[in-house]
Amino acid sequence: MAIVNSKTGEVRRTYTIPELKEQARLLRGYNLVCLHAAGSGHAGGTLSAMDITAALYLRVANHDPADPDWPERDRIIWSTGHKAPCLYLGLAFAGFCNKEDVSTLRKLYSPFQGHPHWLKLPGVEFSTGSLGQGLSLGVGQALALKLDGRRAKVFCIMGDGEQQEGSVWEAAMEAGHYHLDNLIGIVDVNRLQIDGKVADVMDVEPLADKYRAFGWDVVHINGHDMEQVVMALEEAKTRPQAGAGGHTGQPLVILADTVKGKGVSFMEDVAGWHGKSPNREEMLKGLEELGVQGQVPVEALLEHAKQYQAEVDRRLDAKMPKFGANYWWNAGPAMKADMKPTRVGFGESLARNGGDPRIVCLGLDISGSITISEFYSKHPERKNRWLSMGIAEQSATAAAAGLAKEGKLPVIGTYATFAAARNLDQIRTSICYGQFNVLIAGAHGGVSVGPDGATHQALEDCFAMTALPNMNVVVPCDVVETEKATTYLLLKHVGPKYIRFAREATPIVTTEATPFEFGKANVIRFRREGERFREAFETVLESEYKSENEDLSIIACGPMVPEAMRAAFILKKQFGFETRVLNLHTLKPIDTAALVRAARDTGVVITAEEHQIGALAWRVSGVLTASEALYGMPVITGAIGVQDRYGDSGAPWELVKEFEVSAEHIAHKAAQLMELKKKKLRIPLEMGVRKN
Ligand SMILES: Cc1ncc(C[n+]2csc(CCOP(=O)(O)OP(=O)(O)O)c2C)c(N)n1
Repeated sequence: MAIVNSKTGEVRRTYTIPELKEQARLLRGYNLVCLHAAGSGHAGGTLSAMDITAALYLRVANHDPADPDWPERDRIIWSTGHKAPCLYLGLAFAGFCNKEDVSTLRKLYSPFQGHPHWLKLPGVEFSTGSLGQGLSLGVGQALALKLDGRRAKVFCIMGDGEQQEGSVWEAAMEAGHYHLDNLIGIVDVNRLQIDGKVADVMDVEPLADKYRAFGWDVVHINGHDMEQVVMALEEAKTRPQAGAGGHTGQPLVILADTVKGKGVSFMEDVAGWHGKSPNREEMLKGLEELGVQGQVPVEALLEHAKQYQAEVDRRLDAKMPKFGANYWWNAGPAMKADMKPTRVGFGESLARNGGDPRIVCLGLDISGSITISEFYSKHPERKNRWLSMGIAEQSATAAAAGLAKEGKLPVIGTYATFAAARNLDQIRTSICYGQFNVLIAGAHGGVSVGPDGATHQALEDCFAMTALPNMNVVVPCDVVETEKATTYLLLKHVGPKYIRFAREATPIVTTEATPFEFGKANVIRFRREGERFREAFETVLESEYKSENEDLSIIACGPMVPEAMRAAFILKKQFGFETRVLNLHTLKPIDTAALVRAARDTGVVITAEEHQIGALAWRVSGVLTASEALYGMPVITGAIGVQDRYGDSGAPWELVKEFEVSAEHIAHKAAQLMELKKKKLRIPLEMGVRKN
């Protein structure tokens, strides 16, 4: 069976082996075009899994495009969510959705998110992207199918690097324990992950012995030999299975030998193609090598993507607050700003200070992108202090505490959501409770991570980190401040510490001379339009600042500080308002005095964070609420940040607009609050300000 009419049982379409081979080539071709149109994505792993995709979606799995939720369907889980294009194209080729639409991959509002979201696209079984969770999802589904007496199977596709996640083995144990003979794991063994060879990053072999030890059957195949792929999957499907409620069989894992980047010579077996999309030339070369030019409607797909993007642009523009002029970054000379990602400052500090023999850096297979690899990249002699831990955030976090106990200075980093959420209990119990000196780097924080989408956009990490007793949290505003903050935390501060930085290039708004004192806010004031944006501002340590009785305060951290500065610029130009911008780079311990003074001096306080509203806003409110110095004084407050929703795929600056965390949104909110201040609270507020 394959693609069926679930109402009649009639087979809608099935494919012979030669036809499947042909479809796999086409799937690869569409994949290249869609990745090119997206401008980002994962070429390597999608190409390695495409033969399995063709066999599963077009021949082996029972499913009905007209009824994606058909209860008797076989379930297909993409535990490696970054291979989403395989899933989307598999569905499209099976008739669940339009092939052309997949060209909107990774674009804002698209159902074809950077990582799959089951609530956006019928046929997608689960939302995945955080590695190591798919097999557990499969265990749950397989158990439920058994309880309900259904004969459907659950297929779960995983990566070999992904096998480093401990949760995979918890699920493997559960499946063995419950004799889940309706669960079929498929491991795409392409031997590469992000940082290089799986064997070097953290060896997972012998995989077969490991699965067998947990009570699984194991089959080895060549994952590019269509006969073998189909035979293994069909045998898996037709294996005798215990009846409803019966628990006699064994789960099965298919270990599929594959080549990352399969089908495109210059991508094959090259780790660098893991998280990369082809440019036009590479795409065309790839299509030629696959022999599918003329069969894949390249220009129509690209045009479709372009049209879609034009509509996104219109929608976004319509929702942006408007002012008398365009104040966007680099819109004119006064808004000229140099841009560099904050993450670069982290790497620069590690490169500079890594000579200290106590420092050890723990890699979690995303080292280049988050810049932690700068620790050793130009210093091979430090390689013995570079500890590659694989994709295993939880164990590595506790291991960092172990290293700290022995007097080392461990630094551990990955995407903020995996650095501060996946391993939260390890941070809480093993690091914070014991007060261990571990520096945790939450990289790629905020929505501006971009097209990877919600699963990779840390928007809650600072809640968790600021809530933990003994933890210290710094969110620097630009690349220069990130370097200073990293150096301070690394060498001066003893105890649990979390630094959060971002992926996208953001404006450089500080210099070497700008003060940075851990735990102390800076005041940034707009003075006069300059040659460049940064020159329009003066920055001083808040404790040394004398109030100018400004109209309002904006309190920001991280790359929201440049946005707050731009808002101050807009507010002065458009309304004549004077704004006190507070750079609250240290979220914990919080600079209580600076916050109270800002509230007392200005009476209007707006917080700005690239995070779910609250990590900054509620901490600031907490300080203001508890401050005796403010009793009886009205303070008008507003909060800018993500409004209790998950992220989305899209270009970084599009997401800044969509999630309403731009300077324009801050300025718009400020103007509204200033109306309130003027209309309702002028007298008491002015009295309050003068009294103090
Ligand atoms: C929990 C978690 N940690 C880290 C990542 C970032 N990440 C995405 S893909 C990847 C490598 C995956 O390697 P592998 O499983 O071998 O997949 P393949 O090489 O086949 O693409 C990593 C570390 C993630 N998505 N989830």
